[in-house]
Amino acid sequence: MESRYVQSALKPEQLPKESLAEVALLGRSNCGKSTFINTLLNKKNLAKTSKFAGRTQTINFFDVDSKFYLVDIPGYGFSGSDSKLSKYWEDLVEAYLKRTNISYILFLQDIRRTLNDEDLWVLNHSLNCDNLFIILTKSDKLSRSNIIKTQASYEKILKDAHIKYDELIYYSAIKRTNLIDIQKKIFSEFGINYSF
Ligand SMILES: Nc1nc2c(ncn2[C@@H]2O[C@H](COP(=O)(O)OP(=O)(O)OP(=O)(O)O)[C@@H](O)[C@H]2O)c(=O)[nH]1
Ligand SMILES: [Mg+2]
Repeated sequence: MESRYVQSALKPEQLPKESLAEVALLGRSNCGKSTFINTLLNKKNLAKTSKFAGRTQTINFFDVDSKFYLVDIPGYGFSGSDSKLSKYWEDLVEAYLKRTNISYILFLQDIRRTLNDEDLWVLNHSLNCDNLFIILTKSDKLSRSNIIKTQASYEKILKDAHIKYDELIYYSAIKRTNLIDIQKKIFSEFGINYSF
């Protein structure tokens, strides 16, 4: 399996033409999207990560075996400006989500956080996609019993908010929890051999 960086978009006009299928990573800043990409693709530093929120500033496209683009979307919610999405971010992401070639949306959320209005805005804008996966990251930070409790409370909140999703799965990049399951689901969809 081969993966490489292709291009970035800072504005809607810079998005590539809709050709390959796309798998998009969305979620709050610092929830682990760029780390997830590197772990999924078994690459050390393909997507740039940081312990500081706001590392990814542009929409970044990575080609995977010329079968699909993995798309790293900048996170939101780090400016300190009271949980309001910035107009710039909202316009860019809204334009991105109108694309018709998005096969999967992977919505990542730090398992220690609860869903806020910004998260629900993003989820509500993701409902047109055929496959919406919600991935609770950094599960290494919680005990097994807390993971199960948290997952159940997410299920309830999502149901109450009428968010229909395909999978809710917890995950750790450090412990590689559920990594193989996620790789299988995504890579087999595109006919890629996922064993590294
Ligand atoms: N404990 C733990 N830390 C993680 C995990 N995944 C990512 N991190 C850490 O979380 C921090 C943020 O990770 P990034 O991948 O840069 O987050 P991001 O979602 O891309 O952030 P933005 O680019 O700001 O949107 C880094 O310090 C990572 O090492 C995980 O599974 N467990
Ligand atoms: Mg990032």
